[in-house]
Amino acid sequence: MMQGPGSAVSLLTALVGADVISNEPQQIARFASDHRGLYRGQALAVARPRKLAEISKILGFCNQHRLAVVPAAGNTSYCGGATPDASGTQLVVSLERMNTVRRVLPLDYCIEVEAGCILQNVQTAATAAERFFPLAIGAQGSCQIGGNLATNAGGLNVLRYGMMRDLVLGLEVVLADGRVLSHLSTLRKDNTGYDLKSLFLGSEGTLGIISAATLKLFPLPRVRATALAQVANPAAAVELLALMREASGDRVSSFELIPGVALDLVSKYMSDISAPFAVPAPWQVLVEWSSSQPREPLETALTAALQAAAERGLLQDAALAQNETQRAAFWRLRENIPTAQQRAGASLKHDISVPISQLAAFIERGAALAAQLAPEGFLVAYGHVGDGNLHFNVSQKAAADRSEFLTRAPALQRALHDCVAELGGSFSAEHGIGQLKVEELARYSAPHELELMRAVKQLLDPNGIMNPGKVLKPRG
Ligand code: 2HG
Ligand code: ZN
Repeated sequence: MMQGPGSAVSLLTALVGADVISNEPQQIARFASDHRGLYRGQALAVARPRKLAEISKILGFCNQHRLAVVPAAGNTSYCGGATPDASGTQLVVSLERMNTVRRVLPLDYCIEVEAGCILQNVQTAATAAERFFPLAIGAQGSCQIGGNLATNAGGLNVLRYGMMRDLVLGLEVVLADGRVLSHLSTLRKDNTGYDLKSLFLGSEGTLGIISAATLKLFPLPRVRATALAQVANPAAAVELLALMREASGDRVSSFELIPGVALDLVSKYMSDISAPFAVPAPWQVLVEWSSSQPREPLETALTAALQAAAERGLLQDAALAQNETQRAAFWRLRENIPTAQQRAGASLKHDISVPISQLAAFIERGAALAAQLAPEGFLVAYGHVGDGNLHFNVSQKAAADRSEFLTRAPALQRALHDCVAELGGSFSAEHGIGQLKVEELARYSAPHELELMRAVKQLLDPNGIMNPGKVLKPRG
């Protein structure tokens, strides 16, 4: 019989060992807040299992004793999905010690990895086998595959290769009651009933803990052509994308929209980075083509496509990266926008997507809403145009009062998300729901969709121990 939280820690320790369970303050502090500092919680203890059987025992115990579990990964999420609540009664489970690349199968074009692997290490293991793992996000040096899977991460190469969900062949998952769903398939074709693994992708730890996965690999890109182009406006960027997909034989792997204001922020707050243009245009795109065929003349073809686009009035100027150093410098401009924005002060973030054909309309309507509803801020809208996904962020003006600016968040979010919904888009494109968007999910989902989600949750986690308060709003 469990007497209280203290005895839960002792019993768990007896079950899996003092090496796995810790309630030391430094260990708990690592998981107590999200990286943006939006959420702060307090865990009962942290479990850091080394093997599948330990996760299984821990969840079996928690389920039996109704102890809430918060699965944690690299803590790079934007929605507070991995932060415990303030009660001090929840157990954080981190898979950081389960970080083995189990096998690379070049002929099957797949890789089997444990959930605690750092994304960059998975990319490196694939490259060592002359294969390519395409998920690429700013946090790849510290985020973990388990978090990428649980949030269905997106990033910079989605246009060509898809989101994390599209890159998964098989999963190993520990269910809320400790049973293991072991389906580390390497198959491309397997029509044997419901696709159970898909339920866990994007479920943000609310249905079980993903412990390992088999992921798709691709031919290694051996040649790349990268350009930063000043486009006439967002509508021209969308047209340029269509033109480039055609002209390149669908070899466009990234297509990112970057406003001049973002380049200004990066130059201002990161002294070692500068843009190739003397004066940034209101809008640029960073475009990259890639091919596994080393002799493919991508640079020539990209230059021709840029010229054709200029003749059609879609762009004013373009800089082609002349070597790997320049290419890396272009990417640093893009990848450092979130850091520069953070250094500039508070920001209101909206990770939205709309059909690509509606992007320009959304930017126009959204910009007007931002100016009207958050006058203490300025728009920094950038991101993955190739996926119809914008980070429609608003940064605090230098002279503005931070707390006054932050009071604008709810009204602005409502207006922008309503606009997104009208245009057939999503209020959460690639950052998930976590605790930040629980209300939004309840508001914008059809009632029967929500009922189905609740039914799935009830089936897989009848005692409600898995990451409570995340994704689905508690009933009541
Ligand atoms: C990116 O694309 C990330 O850089 C972060 O998804 C977006 O800070 C953001 O809003
Ligand atoms: Zn992004």
